[in-house]
Amino acid sequence: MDQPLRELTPEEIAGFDQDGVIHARNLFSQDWIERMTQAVDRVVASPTFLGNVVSMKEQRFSGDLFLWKVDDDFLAWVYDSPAALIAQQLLRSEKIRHFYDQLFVKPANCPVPTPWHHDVTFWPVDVNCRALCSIWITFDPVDPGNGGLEFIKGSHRWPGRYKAVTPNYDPYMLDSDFEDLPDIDARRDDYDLFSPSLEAGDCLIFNAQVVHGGAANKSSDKPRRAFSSRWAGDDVVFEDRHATMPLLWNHGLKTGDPIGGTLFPQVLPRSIQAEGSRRAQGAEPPEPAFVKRVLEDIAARQ
Ligand SMILES: O=C(O)CCC(=O)C(=O)O
Repeated sequence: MDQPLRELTPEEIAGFDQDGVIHARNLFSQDWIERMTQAVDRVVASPTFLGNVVSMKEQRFSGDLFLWKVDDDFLAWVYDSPAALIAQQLLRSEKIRHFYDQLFVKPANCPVPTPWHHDVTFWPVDVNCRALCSIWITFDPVDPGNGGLEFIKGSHRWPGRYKAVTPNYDPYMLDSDFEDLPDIDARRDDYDLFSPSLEAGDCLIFNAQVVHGGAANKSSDKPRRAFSSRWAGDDVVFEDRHATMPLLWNHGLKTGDPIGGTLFPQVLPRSIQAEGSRRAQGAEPPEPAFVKRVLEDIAARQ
């Protein structure tokens, strides 16, 4: 596994705890940035099944999930890049598991905003688990005009848990028992908002409860390609709730189990052979029966 170009500073770690989000530069080498830029472009050109479900082709928004199961560069990001070490330092957890990866690509003139949300209610985990972080890395310079992300500092300490909202306002996700987020844009002055401009290769690293969203890409010539890798530390527990992201691979977990197994493999302090052996043999497409169920769900909603 490659080391990060530098360790996170004590100030960055304190900022993550205090604000729920940090902007971190110079963690990944130029080789990793170039390799993953090409990987992102390749996936956008050839999305997976889930990518086709979540993307909005007419509006030029590309999303995708669980790329590491089928794409070898995303697999390498899990096991060989410094990302797991960064998560380990930030979460102060000896064991680190890869939760999943998620692509968010907004080319120039992409009118799709990312609605305000926090991630944890989108996920099949206990919504109060703390040891989860996302490393969102951009492959283009970002500013508020081309789809920059915006965070509410300190919102990870709010007691509420809110409905998951995806860029395509998937009605399945909205059908949850959680409350709606307050109307943040109606009272922007009430919040401590954080929306840094970024260089290609910069990261925003944030926890699962912090409230965030992103603008549409209103520029005519500046793409915004990014993906999040999500990492789990010690206290993360599976919870089988409706209206969470579909899991298309057998995982064998039931409510109350610690996150783990072949879908959420341990990476640090070392990988576990039994968890990684199937994927090591080659791309692992989703289970046909689960794909069929997603297609039936979509048909039922139309
Ligand atoms: O890139 C975006 O537009 C949204 C990213 C996001 O919400 C996330 O990674 O949780």
